[in-house]
Amino acid sequence: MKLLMTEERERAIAIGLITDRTRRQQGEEYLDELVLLADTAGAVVVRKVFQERNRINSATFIGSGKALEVGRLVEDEKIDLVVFDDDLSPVQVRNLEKVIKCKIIDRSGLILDIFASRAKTKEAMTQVELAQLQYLLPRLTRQWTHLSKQYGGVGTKGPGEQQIETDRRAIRTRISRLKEKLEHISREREVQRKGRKEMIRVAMVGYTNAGKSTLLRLLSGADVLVEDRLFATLDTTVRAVTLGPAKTILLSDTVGFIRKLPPHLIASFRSTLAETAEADILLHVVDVSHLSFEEHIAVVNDTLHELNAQGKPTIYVFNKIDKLADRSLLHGLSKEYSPAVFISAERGLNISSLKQELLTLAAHDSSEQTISIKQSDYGTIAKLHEIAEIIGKEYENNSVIVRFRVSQKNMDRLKKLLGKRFTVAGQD
Ligand SMILES: Nc1nc2c(ncn2[C@@H]2O[C@H](COP(=O)(O)OP(=O)(O)OP(=O)(O)O)[C@@H](O)[C@H]2O)c(=O)[nH]1
Ligand SMILES: [Mg+2]
Repeated sequence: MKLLMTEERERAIAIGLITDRTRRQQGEEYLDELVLLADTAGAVVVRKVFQERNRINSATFIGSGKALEVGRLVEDEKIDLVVFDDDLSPVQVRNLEKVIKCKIIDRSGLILDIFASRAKTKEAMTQVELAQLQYLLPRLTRQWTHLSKQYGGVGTKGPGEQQIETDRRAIRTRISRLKEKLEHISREREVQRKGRKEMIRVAMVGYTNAGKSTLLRLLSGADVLVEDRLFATLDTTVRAVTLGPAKTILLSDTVGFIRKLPPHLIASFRSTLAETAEADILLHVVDVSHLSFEEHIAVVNDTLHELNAQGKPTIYVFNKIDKLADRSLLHGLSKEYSPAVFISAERGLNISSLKQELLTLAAHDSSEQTISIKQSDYGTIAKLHEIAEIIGKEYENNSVIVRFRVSQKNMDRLKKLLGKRFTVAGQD
């Protein structure tokens, strides 16, 4: 990990909440993750503050006493930035800004910042900008002077109501433009995906830093970016992987997930995540050496739900076993998560068992079918060419008997399409 010198980095305070529901230890783990996020964004956390509260304070989130205390810390310790682990309402930010005289940012803001600095492709940059503007819009208030500077507006007092209205309009126009642009990109992507319909598509998913890109690199030999930092990958890469003779699948690697990923971000990354949503099989990659790996699994499963990608045949890939001092816990995991494999993508350990599991699932997922269609039914014949791999055709009277290989998903689509006309001529 490339660290900047401490003097060049912004000095930050990280604030976490401990409520009845979140135990102290869990609160500390959450805050450790926030420290890592702050580090990724280029700040160094010099102080961690916990607020024990059972109810969140609607005016200041942490309560006015605590806010004053943080305000004093900021002055005494020359702090540039206060980061909250939870999302703040625009009102809370405004109230906090009265007593804490430095930049205040919440978890979503921080994640958006990291995504913005990481985005390299046109698609990722458009998606991040859209999410950022949607996050910004309700937060545009008198206190907020950034846009007014950028747009050459009022200087010291913050923008007037009129200026804010102009800014809001500008943002809304930009949001519509970005949405149109994304619509266009997503149509291009759809055409690309259609061209790959006949191969089995496997998508890797997982918490950020679990080792997805390392695994893609190992399996496909592709030169993809691997880094020990959060959100190294922000795009989707698809590569062909050969599992055995005449058995090639398409494997995709995509953006990692994290606890409390801002909803705007998930929504605007839909075109990047479409490969995941449409995959036939998922590889859920888990960093099993991480203390909170089970919570990570739950977060990833929840995010899959939001993407409508839950319930697909899934292999749990427990990665980084080389980092485990004690591997006895793996036995229990293989009972709880099935099918599961235990690998090290970095050291290349147990990769053959992963390939074997994939072959098994892939064989389950597709089957060879034969159906008889009227020769005049061009629509169905065309559809069949589109969603299945045609193996052979025989003509008989007015009918054509087609043998094809099809995934379970496309077979279901076909059955729906044909309805009563669906007659299986034979099947193996
Ligand atoms: N010890 C060990 N380290 C690993 C293993 N696999 C990956 N890593 C390291 O974990 C870090 C993250 O790996 P990546 O492959 O970039 O993780 P990712 O899941 O693609 O992460 P994002 O793109 O940020 O979501 C890198 O420093 C890798 O070298 C492993 O099996 N063992
Ligand atoms: Mg990656």
